Amino acid sequence: MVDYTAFDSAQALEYVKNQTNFFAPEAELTCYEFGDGNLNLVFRVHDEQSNSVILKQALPYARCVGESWPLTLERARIEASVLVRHGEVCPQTTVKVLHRNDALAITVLEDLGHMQILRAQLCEGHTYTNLATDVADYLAKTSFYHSDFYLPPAQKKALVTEFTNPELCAITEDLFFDDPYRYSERNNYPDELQPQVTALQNNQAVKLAVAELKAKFLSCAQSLLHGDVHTGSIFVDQTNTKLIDPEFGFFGPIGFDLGSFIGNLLLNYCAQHKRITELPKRRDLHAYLLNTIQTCVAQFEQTWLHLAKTQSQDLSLQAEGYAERFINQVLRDAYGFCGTELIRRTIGLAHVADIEDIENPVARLEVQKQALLLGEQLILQAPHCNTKEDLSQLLISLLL
Ligand code: SR1
Ligand code: MG
Repeated sequence: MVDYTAFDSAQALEYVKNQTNFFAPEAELTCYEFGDGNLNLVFRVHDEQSNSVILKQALPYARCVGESWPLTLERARIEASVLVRHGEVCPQTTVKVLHRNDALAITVLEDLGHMQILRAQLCEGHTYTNLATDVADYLAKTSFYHSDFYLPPAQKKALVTEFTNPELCAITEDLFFDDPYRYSERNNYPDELQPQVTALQNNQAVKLAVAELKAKFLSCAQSLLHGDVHTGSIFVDQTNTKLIDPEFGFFGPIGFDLGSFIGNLLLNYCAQHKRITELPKRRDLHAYLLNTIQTCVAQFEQTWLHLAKTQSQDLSLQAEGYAERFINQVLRDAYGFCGTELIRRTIGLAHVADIEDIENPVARLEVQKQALLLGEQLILQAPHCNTKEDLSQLLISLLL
């Protein structure tokens, strides 16, 4: 067994050259590190013909904080295993694993460098027609085929154990459900937002609804989630959509992934109030974002129900009307989790470029206030909605 060592570019190049066979032995390879995420090293290795692969390596700590925040290397095993499983049921939207070495916490992946990262594209006002249906397809298929509706109970339970991911889940538990609702050194927001933060932290109804969501996150092993579906984890072009980075994967509540995705679209929605000054352009982009959310939710529900009707293996869960009841609760959960994503990205540790890159601090503050309010209202009101139409009406009323 090889001892773990964190690679530099030369070591990453040597590894790809000697331990894999993507390139001809005589190929002249070049390698550089370009990771800008919160946690890992990311290298691109390419030859003179621009054939390339990505080598991703987990560090034994969180990159964005440093060695003072140790973090398990196990996350590389989890990430590669989630990608393989999700790739089996939804190959067209999952990045391909080409090689893995769990001891070195390395995953070699297909290079998606010809595509763009969704967050940056949305920030620049670009739109993608297939995004809603592609993400819906991914979320519906990956969650259905790893749920009790489909998997035999013993197999499901074995997978829950295989994908137990306590350290990464603890990050989400702290950052989504704890920090924003009390004093935490990790929280990060301007002094001018303190009145809104204090009001939020004194709002017992919000805390109660967040407790419900956290309890679900902690104990509701419904399916194998991606665990971190933000717009920086999605590559796009006009034909394809690819999900990357499921190192936070575990068996959790199905609505969490959908909620995280919607939450990131809504963070962009709020930010566009100040990013785009021309009103017609802003209206178009707002309409696109809202339509993407509605289409994604509707398509997710439709595909999920279709799979439940045609592929369910469990007799009891096939009871007339149960799949509809189940998925309605998943949608309520999704809008609630979406609310927690809006809030934690505004006042917690990990922010988003959509808002952070607004240069004018006064404009940025307005956006932060809107994101907080929207998050709070979704958390409070989503549990009282019965159907996806009610949830959609709620969102529209909050965006007016
Ligand atoms: C310390 S990790 C901060 C955030 O980055 C990841 O992408 C997750 O969203 C996590 O919450
Ligand atoms: Mg990530």
